[in-house]
Amino acid sequence: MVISTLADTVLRQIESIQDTVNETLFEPVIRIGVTGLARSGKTVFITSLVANLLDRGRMPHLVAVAEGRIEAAFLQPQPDDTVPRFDYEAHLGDLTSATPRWPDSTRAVSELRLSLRVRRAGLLAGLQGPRTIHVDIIDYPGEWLLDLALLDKPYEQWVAETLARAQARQEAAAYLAQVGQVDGTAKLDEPQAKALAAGFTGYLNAARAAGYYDCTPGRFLLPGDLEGSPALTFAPLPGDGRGARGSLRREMERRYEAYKRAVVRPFFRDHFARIDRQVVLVDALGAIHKGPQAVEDMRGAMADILGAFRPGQNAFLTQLFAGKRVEKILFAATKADHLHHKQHDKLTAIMEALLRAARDRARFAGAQTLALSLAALRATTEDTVTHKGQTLDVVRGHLLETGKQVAFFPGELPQDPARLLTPARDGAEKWLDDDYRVMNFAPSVLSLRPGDGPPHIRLDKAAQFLLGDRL
Ligand SMILES: Nc1nc2c(ncn2[C@@H]2O[C@H](COP(=O)(O)OP(=O)(O)OP(=O)(O)O)[C@@H](O)[C@H]2O)c(=O)[nH]1
Ligand SMILES: [Mg+2]
Repeated sequence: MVISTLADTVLRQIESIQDTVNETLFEPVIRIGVTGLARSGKTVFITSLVANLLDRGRMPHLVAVAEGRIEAAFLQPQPDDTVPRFDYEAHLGDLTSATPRWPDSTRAVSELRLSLRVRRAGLLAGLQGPRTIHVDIIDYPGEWLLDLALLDKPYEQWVAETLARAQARQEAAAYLAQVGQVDGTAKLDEPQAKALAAGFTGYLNAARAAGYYDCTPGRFLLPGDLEGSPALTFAPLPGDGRGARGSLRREMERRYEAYKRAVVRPFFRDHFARIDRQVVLVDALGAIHKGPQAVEDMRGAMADILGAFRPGQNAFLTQLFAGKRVEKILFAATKADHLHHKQHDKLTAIMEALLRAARDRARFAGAQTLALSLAALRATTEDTVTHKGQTLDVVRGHLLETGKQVAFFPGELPQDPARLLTPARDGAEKWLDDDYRVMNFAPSVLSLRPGDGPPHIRLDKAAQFLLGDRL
């Protein structure tokens, strides 16, 4: 373990020297990570950001665009041969077809390189030619960051903690019964190992569906191409000490260690540690709609996820970063087009309060942060209607299920985020004051003018924060 940590570190240092040489001698590269919990809006965000950087008519708040300094933008083969390419064309095709639809759920890491040819600003502008700046965008599930905690945990400790949590959850009843029948000291039997892993995965999936977030190992829920491999065929088995050689329990321990070595470490080494700037997407409206428990649950999950951005929290990570750090973190509440813009500040405040503890730590770590509410793809228009003698600020859009056009009022968010977060923390069953609704809107049929990207809310401000200083 020590040796592989060392090897990781050396590799990382060589890479970062190469990165620096490339950047100073040649063309600068900015690596932007985009993460968030499942369905938070990562794929739509990246697709629309790229489309709006290629066609920049709707990006007035990106200063280099406003100054007319971006001469060209183009997609390039992405530099990492072993990472799947982010399927930009297919996702954009879905969103902009004659019958637009939201892209499918994505389950693994992917990457895209966009290059910008930019004229310099200021005095040097006339003296030097334009520069090319590469923007590598990496899409990865936020759930994977939760696995960081496993690295410092021996199998025995992981088993104890996992089973203790499971005891309190009815979703685990079947797995606990199953594991109760098993003798861990018996010789390894592969079908039995498989059945246990399946039972454990079933529990994790049920717990996740019930709204629990600490459902690690993360890859059990999102196996991608590792499905069925030994590194994912293990489960927590009770017992004392290490099992005898060849026993079921000893083999489970071995595979748990293999998972950390072959799955968790490479992700942090090859992807996470190389990110310069990070976008964290949060579907706060979705959680508010689901109720106080979901909000509290999301708060816990986000705090754990953002723990990965805190240097010193994990020895492996500290070595890997070797002094380098994420420079900027953008926290974005997504799908803001469900709300009239008069409520956007309140949504931002709620998301900020939700991330308070975690955000303070990231700031402490020296990263610059920004919080805003955005819609990567605006599916609604705003309107004001009178309802029972009251004027309401609504949004209009087409329902995903029926295609019917509706005017929608999601409820009035409180001015003070504590009105939501306190009952959530205190374990309230439902909201006292109000009921919050969300609707699933279909993406609008677009008829774009030449030079315009898809409609959005504040995507240009997000881009200015993420890239503006380097253009
Ligand atoms: N109205 C609206 N809905 C959005 C927007 N962005 C995302 N959505 C909705 O949120 C869903 C999830 O968006 P994705 O971009 O696929 O989210 P993801 O984080 O990539 O999801 P996974 O790949 O499953 O983890 C979409 O299918 C849409 O229904 C937006 O800007 N406006
Ligand atoms: Mg996705």
